[in-house]
Amino acid sequence: MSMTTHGGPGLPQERRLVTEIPGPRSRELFARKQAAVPPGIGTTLPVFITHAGGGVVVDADGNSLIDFGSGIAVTSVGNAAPRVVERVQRQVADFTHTCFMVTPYEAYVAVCEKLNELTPGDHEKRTFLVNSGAEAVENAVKVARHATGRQAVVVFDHGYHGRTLLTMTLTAKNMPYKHHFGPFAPEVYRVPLAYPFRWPSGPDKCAEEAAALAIDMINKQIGAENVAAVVIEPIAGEGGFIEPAKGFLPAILDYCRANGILFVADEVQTGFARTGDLFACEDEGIVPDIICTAKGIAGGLPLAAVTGRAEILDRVHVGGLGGTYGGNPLACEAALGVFETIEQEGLVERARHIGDVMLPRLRGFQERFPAIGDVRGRGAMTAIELVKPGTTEPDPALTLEITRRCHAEGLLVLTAGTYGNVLRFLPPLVMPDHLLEEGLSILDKSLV
Ligand code: PLZ
Repeated sequence: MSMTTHGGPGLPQERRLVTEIPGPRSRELFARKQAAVPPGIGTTLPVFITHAGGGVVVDADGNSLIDFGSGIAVTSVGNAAPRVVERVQRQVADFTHTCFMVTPYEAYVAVCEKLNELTPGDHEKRTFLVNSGAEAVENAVKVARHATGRQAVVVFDHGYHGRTLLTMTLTAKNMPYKHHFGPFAPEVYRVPLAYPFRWPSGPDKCAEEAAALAIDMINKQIGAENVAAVVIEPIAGEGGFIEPAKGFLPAILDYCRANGILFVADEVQTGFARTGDLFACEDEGIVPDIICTAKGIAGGLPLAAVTGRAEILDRVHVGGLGGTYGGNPLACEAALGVFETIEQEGLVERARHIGDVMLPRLRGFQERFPAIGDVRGRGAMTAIELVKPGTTEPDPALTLEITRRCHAEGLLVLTAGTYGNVLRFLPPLVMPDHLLEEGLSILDKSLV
């Protein structure tokens, strides 16, 4: 068992395997999980966690694993980050809930002020808070429909936006997200994404051709004047860490501006320093009309936000937005702790550093291992796409096999991709360099 009684950065920053993975205690707990929880709730790696912090997660058998997942891009500031813990502990003893719509409290307002200031663009903004990424995206669509008086929503191939009826409809991939869960919400239309690795005429013309195709489809099949919003991830996350070819996002933004369509950036996975910018939109100078954030915003407490132009968000009638728990005081205090941590620990720069370490190593692997068709990403959001050598034919079986080998060696990695053939890497931004290197070495050895 762990020598420490708390998680956080004080946990020994080491990989330590004391049993096979999963060990006996985790296997016991997993049997209970199978008896109590439906299989619809899947499991990436059946080790049960007792402590986590810095770059490791520690399991019930005392194994310490290197964390290349951050709970799907959530614990960017680290698990049990000290400023988060301190603020939440203070808050939980003061009051746990009032419902912000009933009697407000300062932390909610402070989070909104900070988001209005930090998100791209210096126009006047408003923010409101909800509980999950899906809820943020769903609310962005509500607001966009209200503000424009239009109904259609345009989304992209490989997009992921959540699991509620509307956001599942916005999501591209059938299995496992949509299969047998229809009928879906109306007025959702899907257009091509500039996916350089898979663009038929090659990566060079990808941005221009994909934008032209997408715009033509909108004009011909929907009619620009019927479109309330375009909803897009600046880097497609679950779809496989697809960075749209440079020029694609600006072209779509220009088209939106010219046609009164609101540009909604889903930065649920890319936000809060992850990509080496505070927001991924900054890379090409994209200023969205509405931006949705979640995950990394609150160090693991459930919080999400919708931030947008004041004139858009102010349209909605009094009482038209909300929810019982949105902007819960504990989650708001956690977010304030996250903002401080990002600033004071220089985590934007730290994410760039992680990318500077990882991307050259991954490209080196690609030279030796022909099944790596593509290496991509920015900052601490990187991935490799696995294919049958010399082709673009996806190899999900190999992807699973490499994942399995990494897990057995104590490196937690996640998969992604429309074809299930992408290994993605999302280390906490506070991961020490020696663990980053060790994780990459394990990955290297798993590529055989
Ligand atoms: N938008 C871009 O990445 C969540 C999904 C995990 P919630 N991605 C992880 C799973 O399999 O359910 C996500 C995202 C983007 C929206 C969401 C949805 O965020 O907080 O999971 O609702």
